[in-house]
Amino acid sequence: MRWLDKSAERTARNIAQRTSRRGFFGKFAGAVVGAATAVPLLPVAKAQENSAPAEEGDSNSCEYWRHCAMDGFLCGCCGGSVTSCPPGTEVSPITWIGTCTNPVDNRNYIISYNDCCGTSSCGNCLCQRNEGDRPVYNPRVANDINWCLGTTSAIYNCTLAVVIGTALDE
Ligand code: ABN
Repeated sequence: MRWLDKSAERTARNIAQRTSRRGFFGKFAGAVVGAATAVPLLPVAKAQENSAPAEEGDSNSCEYWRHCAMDGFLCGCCGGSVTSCPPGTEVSPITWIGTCTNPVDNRNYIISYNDCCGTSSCGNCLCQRNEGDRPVYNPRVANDINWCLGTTSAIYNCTLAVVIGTALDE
């Protein structure tokens, strides 16, 4: 068995001469950092952040809670939905922002009223609730404005109502 001991010792010495602790820890640390960036952190917190609020009601009705500050044609009645533009139209990146109370949880949410642009006015489900609207001579706080700005076409078609976050309590 002495030959086996000798052979094992030789092999161990060979490996020790060809490798270093620093090299090993360098590779180990690289693997740990790589894994941390590949695996998303805090999946539970992210899931909550991205989750939509619980809600009820007909999103094609002007009475729907998200439409409290709406001025326009509801995209859900025009071939799109409350959050997506009808085919052939493009969403405006510049929007009118409102704050509406969701009756299900009684919390205030920030709603972005993005206009969809590119084909002529839809004409269905006109909704003008205008909560918080001010005269157009103050365009920063007015919703009676064609927000088809920064889009290929300035022709207004309909308006979305997208929840973009919760409003801070007063
Ligand atoms: N933002 C809706 C809209 C579009 C055109 C004219 C008035 C209001």
